[in-house]
Amino acid sequence: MKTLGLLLVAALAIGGSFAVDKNNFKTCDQSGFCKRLRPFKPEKSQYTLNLDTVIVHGNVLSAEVTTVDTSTEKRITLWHYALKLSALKDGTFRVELDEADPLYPRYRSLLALNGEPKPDGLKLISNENGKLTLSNTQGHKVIITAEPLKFEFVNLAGDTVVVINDNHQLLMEPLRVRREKASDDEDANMVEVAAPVFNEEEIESGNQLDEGKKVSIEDEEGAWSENFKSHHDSKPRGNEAVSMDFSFPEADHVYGIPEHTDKFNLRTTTSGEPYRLYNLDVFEYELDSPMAIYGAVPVMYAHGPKHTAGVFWHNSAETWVDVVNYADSTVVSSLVNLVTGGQKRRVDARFFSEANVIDVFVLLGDKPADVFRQYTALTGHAPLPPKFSLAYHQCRWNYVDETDVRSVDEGFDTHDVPADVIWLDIEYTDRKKYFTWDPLKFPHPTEMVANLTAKGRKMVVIIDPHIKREAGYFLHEDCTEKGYYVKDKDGKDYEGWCWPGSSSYPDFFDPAISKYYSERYLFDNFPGTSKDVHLWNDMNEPSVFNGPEITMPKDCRHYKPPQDGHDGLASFWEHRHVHNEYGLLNIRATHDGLLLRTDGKYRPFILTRSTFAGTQRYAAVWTGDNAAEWGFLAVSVPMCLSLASAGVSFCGSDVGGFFKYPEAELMTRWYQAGAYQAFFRAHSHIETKRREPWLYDAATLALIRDALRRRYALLDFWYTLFYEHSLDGLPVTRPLFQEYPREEETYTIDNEYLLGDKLLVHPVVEPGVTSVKVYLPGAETNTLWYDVDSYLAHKANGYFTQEVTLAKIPVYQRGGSVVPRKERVRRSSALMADDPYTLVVALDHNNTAHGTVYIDDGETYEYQQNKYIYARIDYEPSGITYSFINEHAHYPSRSWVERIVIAGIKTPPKTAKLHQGDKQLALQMTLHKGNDVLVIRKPGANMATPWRIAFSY
Ligand code: NBV
Repeated sequence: MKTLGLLLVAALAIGGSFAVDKNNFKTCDQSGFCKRLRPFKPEKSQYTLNLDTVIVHGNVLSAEVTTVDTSTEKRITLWHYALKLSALKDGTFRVELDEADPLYPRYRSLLALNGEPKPDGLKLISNENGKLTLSNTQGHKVIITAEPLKFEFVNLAGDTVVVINDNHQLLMEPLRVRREKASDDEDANMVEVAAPVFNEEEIESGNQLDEGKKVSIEDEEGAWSENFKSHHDSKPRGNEAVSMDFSFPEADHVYGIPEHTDKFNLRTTTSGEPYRLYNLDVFEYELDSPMAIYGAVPVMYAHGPKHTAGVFWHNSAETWVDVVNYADSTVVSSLVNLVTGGQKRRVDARFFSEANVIDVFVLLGDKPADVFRQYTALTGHAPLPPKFSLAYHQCRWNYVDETDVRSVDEGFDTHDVPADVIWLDIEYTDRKKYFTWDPLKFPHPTEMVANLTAKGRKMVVIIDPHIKREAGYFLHEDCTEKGYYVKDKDGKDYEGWCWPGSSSYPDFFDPAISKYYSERYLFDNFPGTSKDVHLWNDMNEPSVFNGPEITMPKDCRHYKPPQDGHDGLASFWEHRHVHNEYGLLNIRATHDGLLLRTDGKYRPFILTRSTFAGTQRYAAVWTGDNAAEWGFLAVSVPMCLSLASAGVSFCGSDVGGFFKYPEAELMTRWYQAGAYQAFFRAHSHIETKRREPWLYDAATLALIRDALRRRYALLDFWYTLFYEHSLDGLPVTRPLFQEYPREEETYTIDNEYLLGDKLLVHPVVEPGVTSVKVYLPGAETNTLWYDVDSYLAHKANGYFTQEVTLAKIPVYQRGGSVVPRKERVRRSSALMADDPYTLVVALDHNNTAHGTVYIDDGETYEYQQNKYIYARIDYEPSGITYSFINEHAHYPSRSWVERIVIAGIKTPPKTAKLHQGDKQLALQMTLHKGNDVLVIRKPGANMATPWRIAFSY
């Protein structure tokens, strides 16, 4: 099986046909709960809030919710639930629903949240006519209708922006005891306390779930076990799914729920599959698809010209999401009329998960930046990355030995191409045993790494989570002995098949194994590594070649802390509960380990493939195994935009494409696009032709070099953006509508984006084109966009045609911004640390511009002790001021300003004088007529202290 698989991989890598094998992955119909829940749409929800149980205390409303059988006069209560509504800081509410007295506790994600969310005040304003009205301290309101239960969230403008359960699809399948079919006596195999019951009409229309009424558990198809292909899922807890619907009035589109290969704005799913969130290693994943791939971040945003709102479905189990956009022609008009009264501006979404509690955060915006911020306030901001990690990375499966690494490293120098990092894929290990080196091919890792670091370069090595089950391998022996592996359904160490052959998987849910794993990264435990060797955690969905859907069986068992009872099913979590979070715990352990190995001195860099809410706190993400095809280049933009909106700004795709070989034009365009994406790494499959930049013809090499130099010139700009991101949690790479929320044309643009609020990037992602249609937003505010190559200003006026040659990368700087650059590009970013800056000032129609710059040592945490510079650069017609935003922070930067380029200047000053400390200096200026560009030559101002350049006219 393994040989055949590898042959297929090889055939594909060298150019065979490329298509996902859909048989390996479930459709909704093949996923028990999706099939069961998707048609569930009762006319009236059976969930009712019992008004006399309501308590408002602190920031929390708690109340009992019951499901009530309304099909008869008698109104029988079927099930009891505990509802909690909490008001949180900054326009966010949390709704939690659990069974009042569950048979076993339901799982709550461990690590997605960055600590306890911060509470806001909550006040009950009124309780009348079966409705409660509550308000937080800012004045956002929640109106709760008791029967059927419904929540309406109202923003500060008084608009209802999110409604929960308007479509009556709230559902929590109660946990039940399994009854064995004992005899012919009918009652012996009946459930005593039944689950929600549906009324006669719904039963007739097929809208009931098969668990309704008193049904025999054994008769329920799939209730206590499920099969997929040859895989059996024992489902020891039975059905335990949850579902909730959300309506977004006045929304034009919804976005988010990465990772998918679809457009950024999500489509109506009624005539196809729902979007799926289940972390999977999907070989040859397809484009334009709602299929699940490696990552699952269950956050969704809804946006229209009036407002933006969002929901974060805090659940790590398999999840499907249906979307209905009433403006889509596919949504039948009768439905539009019925639900919205003919109003087409509304999007409905429904999340349903296989298990766990219902826990949802409602983000009330009301602008796109607000919802993005509200989401990262919950799940964390990405910390400031080490500076090198924003530079260029050179990877391949595999650089085969130390000589190969040396020659690739030298290749960059010989061909004058900057690079910061060389990567090693799985073949560097001793036969896929992680934390070891192949003794023949990598006998001197310390020297190899030292050779790189001498030039300021770094190394990244891969560590996958699967552990080779080989006698004598310390990791396997320790994990076996200490009981650190994930267990199978019978409690034995789970054995799967992965690169090393028979493998087991550390159970990172056990703090003891996480600690043990972190310690493997200590320099003594992983000889050959140093502070300059960083980490790549791949295959952490986790990928299991012989598992169901190429992952771990859902009935595998994970560690559960003993606190809530420790017998039987209460003593472990099933993989089903935690699946999407497994990779997050893996990278947390790696992150802890990299901190530990330098006593918290140096910032780690980690790349992960599996992604969940919160991933951004530990790692960068790449879009996995793409192919050298134009479509994969194009999709890298919406995929990274979607991830960035979900907290993960540090995103990129394999430059050049992983499978297949990119011809020169595709390779050039990919480098050009990658140069403006946050994570910039070329990578390729082991069976493909080598493709280091100098292996292309001279003209292509020159174009690639140019793209790389553009990246290096902007490295300080990127670094400043990431610093600001660590403070505000806003996306670094932004959809246009984040900055121009009222410009409706921008809502569906996902082939261009903004870097911060300053640069607009429209990568060329099609072959043979001589022009592209670029959209320039901001007409309403008379925005100007300066072509960064010519400094020519374009008025924002929607679409315009940009001519392109193979050398052109359409990038525009917003009038009103200042961008710091370093134009003396060297072999690596570290060697550029003290280099001088060029400040590019692009004027707005008021002749002003503002920017920021962040400077520190690029690698330690000393910036947390105020060893940094965070400065503003303000251009006014009277002069330019460089001032510190945090006056207590200082860094002895040796950099200075070698040039200031002022674009769009209408009335140039006659004189310019630098004032810095006691120093005063008259400056030379050159006017480039025709394009209104004034260059101040060699101002010589030092970046370590504030300065001002005063103009006279
Ligand atoms: O470790 C080998 C590859 C790696 O190069 C790639 O980037 C990962 O996405 N890995 C997957 C395993 C198998 C690929 C077919």
